[in-house]
Amino acid sequence: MLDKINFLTAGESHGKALVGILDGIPAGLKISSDYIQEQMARRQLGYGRGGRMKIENDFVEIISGVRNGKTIGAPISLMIKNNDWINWKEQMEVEESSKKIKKVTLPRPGHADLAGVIKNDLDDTRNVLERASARETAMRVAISTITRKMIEDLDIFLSSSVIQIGNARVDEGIHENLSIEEIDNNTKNSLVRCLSDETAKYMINEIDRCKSEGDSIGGSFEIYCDGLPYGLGSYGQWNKKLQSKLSEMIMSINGIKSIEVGDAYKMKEKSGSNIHDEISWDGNTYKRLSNRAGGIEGGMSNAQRLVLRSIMKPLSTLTQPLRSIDIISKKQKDAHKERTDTCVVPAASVIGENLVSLVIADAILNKFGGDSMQQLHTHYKMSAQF
Ligand code: EPS
Repeated sequence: MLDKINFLTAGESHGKALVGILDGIPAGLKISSDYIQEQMARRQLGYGRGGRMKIENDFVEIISGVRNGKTIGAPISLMIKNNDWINWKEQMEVEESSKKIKKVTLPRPGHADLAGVIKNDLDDTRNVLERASARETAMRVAISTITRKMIEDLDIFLSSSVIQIGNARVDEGIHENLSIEEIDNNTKNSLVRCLSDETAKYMINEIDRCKSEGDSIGGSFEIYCDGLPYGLGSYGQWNKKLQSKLSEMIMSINGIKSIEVGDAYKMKEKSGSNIHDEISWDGNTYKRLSNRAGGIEGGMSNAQRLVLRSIMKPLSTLTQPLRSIDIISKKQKDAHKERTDTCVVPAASVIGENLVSLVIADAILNKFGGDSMQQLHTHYKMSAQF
């Protein structure tokens, strides 16, 4: 749960459009269509995508809350039309229709299909999969471009990189000596958003292999955020901790199965003296001799780089499907298959990175406050410590 910012999305994958509402953004934030589209385009890229992204342009129309290039302190509403809807009009008809629509009755293992139809008393998994689809993340990225711009105006910058696809994995700590700008530039030039060209080749091989076998493949990515001040989040209450809010946000991305803060997985085997980040003083400010905590201590940002790591499962739509049961006849058959992507880990890294900006923006508004960007800047200048 965010404290100061609210947002909601709606829309089916092959419905008419995705819509979103974002509330709680200060007035006076400069935002342009070009800026939003740049982030939208990043989400659409990545080796391993299927045919859908060639159809969609993910153009975000701002319906309200922005005037003459600036937010006005009102709810911001956005819309992304689904270009593919034209091919699905009959299937997705809103009004009751006399046309016979083919039901999807073979739930895919790993997908929301089975639990969704049982939960809602449905006899067509299309009623579940349309909303469970990761298409919804297009609107969440659109919404979070606005919070991303808000924190960038405070010199807080985000990036991400793919660290593993299948068995292809980069060396640990690959980002450590790179600035956010360098990470951004290097990943921009990689088909899989990987910081190592060598590993990227193996990643692409892994994707090609799975595609040729009618299979899918997952992986892992890291999100980085520089420029955070001390004290975002809180040690005072369970639901105010920064990692609680970040975990909720990241784990809500379709297909994401884990979140790790800093070197969390190593913490199970290392002793305290080998894992905590020693503190020094450079005459002006505190410095850390390492950043294994990944930028969070005691539920708060500690002015170091935020490092989050996530695992994404392989997509559950397979062109060589696994076994399933027909929900009507109860006969064993192959699971439903339709157009899908082979790998979306690069897209997930972009989604994750942008969604983190919602949590950071919310924590900033919580700590520093301001109904306008001018007020926020004044408060931030006066009390943010690095
Ligand atoms: C998705 C299936 C594919 C993906 C889609 C998510 O869509 P389609 O069935 O239309 O080819 O491309 O992702 C997006 C549309 C998107 O914008 O990311 C699924 O089943 O979740």
